[in-house]
Amino acid sequence: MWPVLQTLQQLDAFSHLAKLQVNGSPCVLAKRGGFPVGFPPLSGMKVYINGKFYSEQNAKVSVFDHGLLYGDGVFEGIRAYHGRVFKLKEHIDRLFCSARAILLDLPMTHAELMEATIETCRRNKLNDGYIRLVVTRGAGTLGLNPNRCSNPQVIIIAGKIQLYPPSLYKKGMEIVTVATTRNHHNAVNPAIKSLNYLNNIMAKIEANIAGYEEAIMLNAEGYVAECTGDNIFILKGSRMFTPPLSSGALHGITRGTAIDLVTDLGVLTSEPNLTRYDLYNADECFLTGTGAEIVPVVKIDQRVIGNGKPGPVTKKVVKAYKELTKVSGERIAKR
Ligand code: PXG
Repeated sequence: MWPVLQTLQQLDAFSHLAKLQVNGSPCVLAKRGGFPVGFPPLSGMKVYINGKFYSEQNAKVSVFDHGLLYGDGVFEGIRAYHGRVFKLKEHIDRLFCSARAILLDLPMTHAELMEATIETCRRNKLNDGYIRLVVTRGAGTLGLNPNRCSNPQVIIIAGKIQLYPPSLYKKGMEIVTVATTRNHHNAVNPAIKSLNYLNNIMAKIEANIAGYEEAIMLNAEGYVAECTGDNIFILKGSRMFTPPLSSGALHGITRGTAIDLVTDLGVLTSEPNLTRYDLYNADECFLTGTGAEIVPVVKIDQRVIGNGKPGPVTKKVVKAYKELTKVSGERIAKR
């Protein structure tokens, strides 16, 4: 049994685990030994807040914002490649769906949000990178009631992200199932990309403590839902499988792209409920996410997948995804 962590500080009690390696690379807990901790150095970035641009030092929201006090808000993680914002329309569509689900009226139209995202890339001379679009409920009183919040904050940060070391994409990732159950639909519906990511963070902490970078989360019925920040796919024979959205999997944009790409390769995808047994007996496995992109998986709960190396279909999907990002997306440069 792992001890229950009451506070993040208690992770210090696990500092001996900082020596942990995942596939030969330091895992996230190894941040104390390698990765920088805390706020990144200033880079001259311009952050969009409600129609204006601010330097990093001056990009601030109120401590009374319910986004901070309660995780009350929604977000999107978007990527830009080769001077284009990839799948921007789809991300803004999903932002609107998340906002509708929590009865948050977005203060901008779909077109305005698309334009603000592109303009933030332009101002930051970002051709390749990661964009975080956040909408908070806004500042309110020290009570839950969202009706006391008047001014939603629209924040757009255009920067860089590298979730995993490049070597991990070559060798493939080892992942593990964790005990933290994916949110039930009638609690915080996992389809909502809300600012409340504690469910995922707790699962991530469990994986890190066990010495792994990523966790498989099961739903309350015990079926596979997704990982903490990515969707999961398996190949068995000539067919691809991924958990249905009803399992608690996010309607991932990269998930949709991967389904299209494997279809083009002549591989059909279906979405049945999957158990851990199905994962253990897969020929290939990969994860999909905007931040993580396409990550080959070679071991699940110590069961070797296929021959323990990224599979041939997975490699084709990785290649096709890279090609697609070169030619598709909203152009950042003004024409
Ligand atoms: N499931 C969950 C729970 C996610 O948060 C995905 C799947 C993949 O969806 P897209 O649309 O990106 O293909 C996500 C999104 C991180 C991090 O630091 C990851 C996400 C969001 C925010 C942070 O790993 N992934």
